[in-house]
Amino acid sequence: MNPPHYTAAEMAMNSILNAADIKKALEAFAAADSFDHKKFFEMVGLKAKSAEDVKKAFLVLDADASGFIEEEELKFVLKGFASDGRDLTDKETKAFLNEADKDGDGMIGIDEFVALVHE
Ligand SMILES: [Ca+2]
Ligand SMILES: [Ca+2]
Repeated sequence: MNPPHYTAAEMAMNSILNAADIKKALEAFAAADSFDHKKFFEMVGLKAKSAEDVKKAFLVLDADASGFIEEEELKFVLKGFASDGRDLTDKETKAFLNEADKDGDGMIGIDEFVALVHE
C-alpha cells in the first residue's frame, strides 16, 4: 500500500504537531462559524509548544513567505494544518485577525502569532 499523500505544508506541520490531534481539532470546529482559535491551538497541541515551534508553524501558514499572515492566507489557515481543513468564514477570519493583529496593520506578524498562540 502506498503511504498517504501529504502536501508540503502538512508534512511540515506534522513534524511539529500530532496528525491525530489536528484531525480531532478540525472535526471539533467543522461547523461554519464555530471556530475558536484559543481552543483550536490548545487542541492541536500548538499552545504547549515552544516559541521556536510556533514560529515554524507560522512559516507554514505564511504560504507566500511574505513574513505576515494576511487576511487571504488566514481564510485558508486550517488547510495549513491538514489539506482537508475547511475555509474559515469571513466572520471567523475577521474575528481571528482582530484578536491577533495587535499593531493594527491588518496582518499577523510572527511575534503577534506567537503571542496569540501562547495567550
Ligand atoms: Ca503571507
Ligand atoms: Ca499586525
